[in-house]
Amino acid sequence: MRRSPIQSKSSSNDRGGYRRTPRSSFSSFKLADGRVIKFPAVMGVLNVTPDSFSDGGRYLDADCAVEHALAMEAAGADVIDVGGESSRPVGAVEVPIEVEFARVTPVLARLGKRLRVPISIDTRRAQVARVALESGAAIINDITSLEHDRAMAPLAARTKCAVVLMHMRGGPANHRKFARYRDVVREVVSYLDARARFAVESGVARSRIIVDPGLGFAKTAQHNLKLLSALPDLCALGYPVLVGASRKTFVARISGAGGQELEYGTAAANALAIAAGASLVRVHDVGAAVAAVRMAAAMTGRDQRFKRNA
Ligand code: PMM
Repeated sequence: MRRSPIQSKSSSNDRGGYRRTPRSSFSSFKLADGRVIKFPAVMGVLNVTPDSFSDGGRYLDADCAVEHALAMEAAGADVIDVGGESSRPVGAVEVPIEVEFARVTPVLARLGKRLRVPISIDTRRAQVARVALESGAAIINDITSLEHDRAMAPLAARTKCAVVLMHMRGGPANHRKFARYRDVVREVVSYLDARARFAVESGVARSRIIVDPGLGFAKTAQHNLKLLSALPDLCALGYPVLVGASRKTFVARISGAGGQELEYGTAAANALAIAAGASLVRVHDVGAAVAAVRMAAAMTGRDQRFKRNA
C-alpha cells in the first residue's frame, strides 16, 4: 500500500498542525459541456423515492422535487444528484425500470431547463442514464461501478459524461450481508482502481472519473470509520474522491440519531473528509455541508480566496 500523503512525515505544515492542500487533491473538474465544478464541492441529494433511508417519500411529487433541487442550488450545491431507486440498507425493494423512469423523467425534464448547476443521475441502469443524459444530466452516479449493466460503460464513453464509481458488494437490497473484509481499505482501494481501469479501457477519459468508497454499502460502522481515516490512500489513486456519509446509520450510531445530532455528525464527517483530500461530499442538508466544506477547505489551504490573502 502506498504511503498516504497525510501519514507521511513530510506532510507537516505551517498552520498549527492542519495540513495544507492534500497532495492528491484536485481544484476543479471539467464536464463535457465545458462547465467546471470547483472543488471541494457539495452534491445535493434528490431522492425521488418513497423509501430512501432519510428522505424517502418527501420528493416523490415532481413539483416538490424540483422546488427542493432549486432550494439546494440556492443553498450552494455544486451538483444535484437525482435518484429514483432506493438503496437503503434494510428492505430496499428492487424497483422495476418503468417505475424508476416514471419517478425521475418528469423531474429531470423540468430541472434541465431551470437548474444552472450540473445534474448527476444516481442509477445502475443504462436506459435510465441515457434518458437522463438526454435531458441534460452530465454525470452518471453508478453505485455498482458500471458492473450492473453492461451498456453503462459504452454509454459513458460515447457521451463523454463524467462517472462516479462507487464500491459496494451485493446489490442495493442485500449488501449488508457482504460486510466482511480482511483489510477493508486495501480491498476498497484495489476494487476502485480496477473499476477505474475498466472504465478507461472502455473509453471513459481518466479526467471524467470520480471514485467513492461507498460508506454504508456492505460496510459496518467500523469499516466506514477505517475508510474515512484512510481517505488519503483512496486519493492516491489519482481520481477525485466523493464521500457520502450524510445521515447514514453509522453517523447516527456515533453522533446520535436525533435530527440535529445527525446533522452535526454529518458535518464533522464532511469537514474531515475534505481535510483528508476528498473533493466532493454527497449530502441532504446542503447549507450545513457548504459551511463545513468551506471551513475545512480554508483550514487546509484549498480555498482559493484564502490562499490569495495568506
Ligand atoms: N449513498 C446512497 C445513494 N447513492 N451514491 C454515491 N456515489 N455515494 C453514496 O454514498 C450513496 C450514493 C444512499 O444514501 P441515500 O439513500 O441517503 O441517498
